Amino acid sequence: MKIKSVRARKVLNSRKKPTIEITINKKYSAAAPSGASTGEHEIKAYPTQGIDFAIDFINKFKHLKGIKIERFQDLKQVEKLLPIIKGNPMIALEFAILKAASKNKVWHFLNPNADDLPMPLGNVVGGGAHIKTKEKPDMQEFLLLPEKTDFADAKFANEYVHKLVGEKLGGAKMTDEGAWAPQMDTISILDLIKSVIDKVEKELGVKIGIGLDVAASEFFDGKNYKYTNYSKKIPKKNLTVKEQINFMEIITKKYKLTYVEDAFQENDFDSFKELKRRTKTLVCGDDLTTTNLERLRKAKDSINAIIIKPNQIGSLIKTKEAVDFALKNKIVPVISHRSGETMDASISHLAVAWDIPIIKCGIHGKERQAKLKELLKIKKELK
Ligand code: 2PG
Ligand code: MG
Repeated sequence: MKIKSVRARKVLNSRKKPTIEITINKKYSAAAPSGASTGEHEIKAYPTQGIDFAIDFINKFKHLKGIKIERFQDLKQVEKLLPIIKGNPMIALEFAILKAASKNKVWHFLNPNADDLPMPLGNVVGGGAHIKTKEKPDMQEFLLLPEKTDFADAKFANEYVHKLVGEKLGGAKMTDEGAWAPQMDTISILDLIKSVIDKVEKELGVKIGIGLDVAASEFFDGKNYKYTNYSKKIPKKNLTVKEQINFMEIITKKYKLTYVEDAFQENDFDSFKELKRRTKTLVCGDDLTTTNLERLRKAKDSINAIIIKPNQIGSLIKTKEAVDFALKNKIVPVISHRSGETMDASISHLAVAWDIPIIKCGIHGKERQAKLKELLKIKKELK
């Protein structure tokens, strides 16, 4: 495929905030997502001059025309030419190029031998930086992770639990990612989810694990983890680092959590390591690692799972390097949406092509469903 035209424009994401969409050869478009709980080690989403500057720059830039993209590594030419456009424009550009090169069959272009789908990790309850109300859960996401099974069954199980939890909560608000946001403490939320899962597991015959994205940097003040909804009896509580490790160990064991993301602040490699030593759960880094190979190398002994968000590092080439390193070192890569999303489903294609076993993309809302439905479509195309 030869790049003949590149057009950038502004569109709104699920949070009604502007983001960038890029169209290649007048037909193939992709848009970038954006985070709310962004890690301090993430690359900047836009150049300092802002989104309009990036759009204008891309629209005036002539040197992409004529570039041939025959294989994934050809994206290196694009990254070399445009290092100044930063994370979001680069990812929208690279996704759009891959769509054009593959006529929208990105997974096949990247790996025609791919033969499996990831399991969906979806949030059912949430809080933290993903909702503006004052009274909200401290932890950002309470997640569902079905044990390996048919993708469509897992998708349905998550949706069913989401619906039943919503009925029990009766009228709770929703986070940016379509999870319920009740005014409840951590333990009560876990109890509620557990009771619904017990029922659904029996009814559907699908095993469902509970997961958390604590997004702990968001309520760490440099010394303590400051809870405002710690428990029913003691809503306000400050936990020291040691107490946070103990609390995470206790709830991981009590609720048999199968996945725990960012349980500690983004530079505390030691506490991640300690939780990994004490439990059998997937101890996952997100703000800790920011899809950055150097940070992943540093975190190698601290985690056994890593969130993969292409716009955290602003390069699909580097994203792939992080995934390859993780797979080689028995660290489970988890490809992920952002809280501000678009209808773009490129991460679904990357999950299949790169043998990524888990996709974190929410459950409810059209932008989240777009990724899940794309996987159902890909399922039909696999050999
Ligand atoms: C996270 C993500 C997605 P954000 O922390 O894992 O759920 O949130 O995009 O706001 O960083
Ligand atoms: Mg996270």
